[in-house]
Amino acid sequence: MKHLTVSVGKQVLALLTVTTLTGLWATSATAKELTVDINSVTAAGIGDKIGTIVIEQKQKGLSFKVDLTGIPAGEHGFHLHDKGDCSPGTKDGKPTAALAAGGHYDPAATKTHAGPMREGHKGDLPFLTATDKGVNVVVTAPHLTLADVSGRALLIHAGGDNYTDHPENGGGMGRIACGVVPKE
Ligand SMILES: [Cu+2]
Repeated sequence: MKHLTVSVGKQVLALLTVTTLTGLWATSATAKELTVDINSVTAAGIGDKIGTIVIEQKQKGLSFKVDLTGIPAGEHGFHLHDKGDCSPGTKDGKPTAALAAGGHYDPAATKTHAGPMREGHKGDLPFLTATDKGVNVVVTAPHLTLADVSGRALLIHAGGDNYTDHPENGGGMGRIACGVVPKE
């Protein structure tokens, strides 16, 4: 009987060790953050820094803590764009803000703008609402991981976002602010 008791004790100890290690791993995984500096952008180039977005890996997807000033009050489309470059480019012969960031991140080539909760562009994020003080919200994207956002650009548009392709890209129109996510 004594031998049996010791044996059970070891198993319990082993189980506790595994649980503790799993707990530690989960803690460090949820604590991982990437801070993105956000700058205003115009057709002339990259302007002043207007705030930050802190991206955190949660158990289910990513959270984006958005802290910006100098954004006009109202709704603004917010997306992960393909390339980590906020420089202007030329579209239809016109200099255009942050064109170098490319289109919405769409690794499955859905070519569909469908918002953060449906199966379209993986880079579609919840639109942001600015007050006269700016934007101070946390939004979440359940289908994204840090590997998706690493080295790409976060873009904020002049207009809102109806999460459809009509009008194009949900009605976001021009790009007014941009930041490149540091590589993890
Ligand atoms: Cu966009």
